[in-house]
Amino acid sequence: MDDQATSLKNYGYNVRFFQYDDYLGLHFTSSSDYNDLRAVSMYPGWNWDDDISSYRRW
Ligand SMILES: [Ca+2]
Repeated sequence: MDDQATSLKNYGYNVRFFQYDDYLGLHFTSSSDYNDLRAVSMYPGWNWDDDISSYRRW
């Protein structure tokens, strides 16, 4: 996904998303759709917008 995703569609699948290539870095797992990843955060001052680099069905 190369750090360009702002929204996600998971089509009902449970998917784990990773901050870096090769399933590394911070991750979160969800089967929900997201219209705006700027609202998805793991600590203050940072969010998932344009930061997902790899993902796999979980
Ligand atoms: Ca990234």
